[in-house]
Amino acid sequence: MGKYTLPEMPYAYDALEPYIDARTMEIHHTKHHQTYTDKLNAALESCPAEIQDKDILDILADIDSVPEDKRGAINFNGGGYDNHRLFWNNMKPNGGGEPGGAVADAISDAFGSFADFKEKFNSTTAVIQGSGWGWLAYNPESKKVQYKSMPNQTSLRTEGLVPLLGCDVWEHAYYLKYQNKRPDYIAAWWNVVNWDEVNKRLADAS
Ligand code: MN3
Repeated sequence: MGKYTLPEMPYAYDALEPYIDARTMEIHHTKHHQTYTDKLNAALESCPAEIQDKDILDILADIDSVPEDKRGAINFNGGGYDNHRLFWNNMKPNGGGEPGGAVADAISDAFGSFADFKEKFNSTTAVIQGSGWGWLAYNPESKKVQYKSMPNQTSLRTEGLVPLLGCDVWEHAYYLKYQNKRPDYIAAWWNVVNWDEVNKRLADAS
């Protein structure tokens, strides 16, 4: 039994239909997220005790403290474990629309308007080369939100940023339904965004 276990889904696999199909959600959770979790546990087991005893969020925030021969595995699988844990919860059935509350104000402040933010998010996330994520992040230094794309599974936490809302654009997140049409997947994904969760994360971070 490893330190981390696969988190339960907050809704059924078919709950995000028709925007994200049930088969994709099931494979994404039971195969991909499970594998990141298992490989994170395996990599941690060969780390020194002082690393094993830290929470994964603290490890990612100080990734250089991980022994060099384990750093790549912890960065990739620890990021994958945390990113997907966030991802399931930043979606919900009957989501979407525009945010309210502090997130709405923070987005307007940083991007000008929600439409400008969405345009920036869509255009930049669509062209991430290979596999990665598009994120709305909170920057504790500027105390503002910002857009940031990240390669592979590298966590925003490795750059001192707090993830608020992420879109997984690995092909495994959309290929069964959307094939090579990543922009169509991103456009559909906005319909399941859970803005209440984004507001909660911003409140926790700021
Ligand atoms: Mn994924």
